[in-house]
Amino acid sequence: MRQSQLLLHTLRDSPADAEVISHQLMLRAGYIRQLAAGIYTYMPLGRRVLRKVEQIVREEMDRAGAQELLMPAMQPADLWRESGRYSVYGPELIRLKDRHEREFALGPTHEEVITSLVRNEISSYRKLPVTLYQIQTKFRDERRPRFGLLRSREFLMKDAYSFDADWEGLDASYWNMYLAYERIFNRCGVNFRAVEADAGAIGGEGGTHEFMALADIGEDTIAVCDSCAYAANLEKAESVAATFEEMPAGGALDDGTPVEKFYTPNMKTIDELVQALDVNAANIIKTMICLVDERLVAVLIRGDHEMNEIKVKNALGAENAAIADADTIQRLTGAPVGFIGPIGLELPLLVDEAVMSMTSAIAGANELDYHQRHIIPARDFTPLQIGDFRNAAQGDGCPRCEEGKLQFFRGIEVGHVFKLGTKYSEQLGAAVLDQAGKSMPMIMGCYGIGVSRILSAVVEQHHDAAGMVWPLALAPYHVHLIPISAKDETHMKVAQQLYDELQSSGVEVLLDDREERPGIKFKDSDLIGIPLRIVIGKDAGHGQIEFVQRLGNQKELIGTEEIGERVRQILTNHYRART
Ligand code: 9G3
Repeated sequence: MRQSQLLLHTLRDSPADAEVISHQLMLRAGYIRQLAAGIYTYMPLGRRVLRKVEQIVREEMDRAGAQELLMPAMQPADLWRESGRYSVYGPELIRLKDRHEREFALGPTHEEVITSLVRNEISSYRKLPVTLYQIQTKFRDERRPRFGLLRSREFLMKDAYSFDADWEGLDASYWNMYLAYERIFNRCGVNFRAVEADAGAIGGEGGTHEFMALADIGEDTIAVCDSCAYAANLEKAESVAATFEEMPAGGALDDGTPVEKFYTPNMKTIDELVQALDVNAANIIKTMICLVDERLVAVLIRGDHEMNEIKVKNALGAENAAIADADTIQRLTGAPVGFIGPIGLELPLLVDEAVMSMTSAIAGANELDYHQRHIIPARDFTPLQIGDFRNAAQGDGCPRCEEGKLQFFRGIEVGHVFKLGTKYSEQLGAAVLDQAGKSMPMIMGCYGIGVSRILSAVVEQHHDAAGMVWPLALAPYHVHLIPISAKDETHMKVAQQLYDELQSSGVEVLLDDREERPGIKFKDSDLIGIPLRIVIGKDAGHGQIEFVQRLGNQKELIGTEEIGERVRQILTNHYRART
């Protein structure tokens, strides 16, 4: 491609609302342009990268035996009523009416559509298993779209759905997709971790993994064991609490000392108590009053830990759980906020297991300005439930292997695989006759990859001060061919020769034939991040050109007739290694 013809203009500065580097660089390097909040045009360079990601996804889905189809974006509201989800989703689901006033939704996902399709196409277990996928635009009206393609309102997703006759089949389909995802992200050059995740709203019969691209701006926190393969989203991560050896405050261990109320004026928070009483936060019981599906419960957490709302919600099989606000607590319990404790509290107690091994603990006395000490949980109050209600903490022991410690990382979710079970097939009547001729709902799995989101995740992981640095497999072009001066006949002759030679052997070349100063050409080249660069300058007269590898900015002088082989060698090694 000749750059003088390419629809590309780079920007020196990025717009103020671009807060993360990938958003800034995608705009400055002319890969995307915003049409409206969270809605983007992929410009020629961006489109070429997007197509490469799609192609890798397609190859690996096909290799895994999945069959590609393309479903509509316009989905009848009645289908969502049938699945019971039309009322579950709020403004995030974009709804519209057609010319006959019939209601539709713009597809945020396709469980309803694919299940209603398969129920008409498959009726015998002999036709199972089948995995179907599409690469298609999804619509989700995010309240706050941001970070460019990372959280947009219209995005490209690969969504796949598997249908099996039994649970063993689902397990096989699930791991088949899981392995395909590992190949996809490896080929895309994404540094990722597959983590155990919370099944969330769409539930399903258990088992879900998220594929997280490691990045500091990632919204998710993942806990990864430093010595075994355990890795989990913090929403779900278990851990072995780090116990502390210090003597508990206020006297002896569990020598039978009774609970004692003591004056703690204005000491409402853990920190204030720690300061005033010179005790360890791990010696204090934190009592969190939570609203779980309209009812109040008290969750007891060790003072140095954080409560995990999702674990509380899951333990009670509730739809949602959140910490109650101060006046709700005041109104419903009359307990003085900051001095609430388990003893004498008229609420069901959910007690984190780390609390149960505390001795001589401190907690609110349910009286303004008073706490109690020498509390022994097993003796002094009766839990409704004992369980894991806290966030794993950095450095905690690994729940799977004895010696490992958990490290925390931030991640961008780029893939998600779910065992759905029969949630949709029962609801929508997608069943097969099994060997005995009995009608059985198909066992489903669903599998998503954020195809457009991968572009941003890759730029977050692969850039430097000068701009993007695309992995070869995703780069819009393999080689950026830059004659120093478009007016110099030698430069342009050598450039044309190399352009023809490289193109004819399948190398994708962008030729910067613009009449621009060299400095501009190099700045633009650094910004758009094409991995290999050939510079034709003063040495061209005696058969030498400069070969630059964008990654690490490695430069070397090479004979003009050698460069073709050198480039092909790099591409061959790269593609053989990856696929
Ligand atoms: C909606 C809206 C937003 C949504 C959903 C439905 C997320 C919704 C979960 C999934 C699960 C899997 C198949 C591919 C992989 C992910 N946001 N989810 O169901 F109506 Cl507005 O999409 N679907």
